Amino acid sequence: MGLELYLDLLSQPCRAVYIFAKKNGIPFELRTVDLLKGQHHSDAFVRVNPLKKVPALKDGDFTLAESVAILLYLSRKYEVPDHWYPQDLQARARVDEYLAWQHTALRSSCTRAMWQKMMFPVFLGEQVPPETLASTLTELDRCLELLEDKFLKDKDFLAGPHISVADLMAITELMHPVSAGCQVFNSRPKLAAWRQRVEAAVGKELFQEAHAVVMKAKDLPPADSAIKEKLKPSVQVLLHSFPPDMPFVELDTNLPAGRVPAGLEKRLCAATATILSKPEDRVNVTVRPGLAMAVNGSTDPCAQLIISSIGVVGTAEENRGHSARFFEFLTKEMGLGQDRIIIRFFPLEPWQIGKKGTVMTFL
Ligand SMILES: N[C@@H](CCC(=O)N[C@@H](CS)C(=O)NCC(=O)O)C(=O)O
Repeated sequence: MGLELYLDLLSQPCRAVYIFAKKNGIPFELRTVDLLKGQHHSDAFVRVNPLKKVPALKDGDFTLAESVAILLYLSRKYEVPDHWYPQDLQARARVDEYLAWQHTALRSSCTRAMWQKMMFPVFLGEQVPPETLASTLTELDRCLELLEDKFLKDKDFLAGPHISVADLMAITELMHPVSAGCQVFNSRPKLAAWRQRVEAAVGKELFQEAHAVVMKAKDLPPADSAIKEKLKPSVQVLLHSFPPDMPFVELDTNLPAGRVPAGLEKRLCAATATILSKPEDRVNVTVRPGLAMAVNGSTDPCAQLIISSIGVVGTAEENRGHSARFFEFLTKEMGLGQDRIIIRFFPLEPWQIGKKGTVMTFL
């Protein structure tokens, strides 16, 4: 028996593997594993992939799970054109960098967005709390921003001038929320242009063929109770929102209260929401004027901004971007030079924030 690919095109990584194999003329037998019928739990499939997930590959006696491993196995075995997974050390590292990132970031928010917006209400008949969906969509937005600013930048494709497996993994993810009616590309011209390039490189026909199942998912008939029971354990986890973020912003200054512009706390609240991409009604601001302070050894007018938040403030790269925007806001609002302002970022854990008589961990 030659190469067999176990796929369900409803699944993002399966679509990436399917497009890759088809586009590169790799001969394979398609073994459809219908996830919504729970076929990934069948004994026959579990022998191929004990993890009970698609995609999976069988090549003679050799079986393999995990989309990235499958894509790389195929690219090596069939010696596909170099651009898919370049030999060049650094070009390859760029592809690897994206593949490593997307598993913990884009993948999770795209899957949640699609299930919470469409599959739970339409297919499982279960309503999703609006604040859960809102938090998921905010997280998706944050990932899209990173995808655009950190990975795509001004390049034609995510890892360089040519399409690679990184682009396939990314576009198949993004089509998940698109199938649920999320406006992923509308206000993002760079990403929209990239999507067109990826579609053209793959071929419109193949792209549409690979996405036909997911684009029709909104018309699925409601699941019967047996299916609901079967799917419950694995999809229930998609109902949880990301740890709810509550940024805390504290502005200390030695300016007297009378020299602090009126309404600053509200404008700082709005600016924080924009800069950190968080809903404004989660942002907490305290302004403390008239303090005894020295910054850089001087008691001249100065300010210190302390920002703490779950998840958002943490990496140097992210904080650099946040810092630039907070500095711009504060220099304008307070009439202080940049050397008179200090910003301090503190990451917070959910157990460090008390709310509604408990801590965020349990909300
Ligand atoms: N890390 C795996 C993830 C595979 C995965 O989560 N597949 C989903 C479909 S997108 C699945 O089979 N889910 C079934 C389940 O969890 O019960 C990969 O990239 O291949």
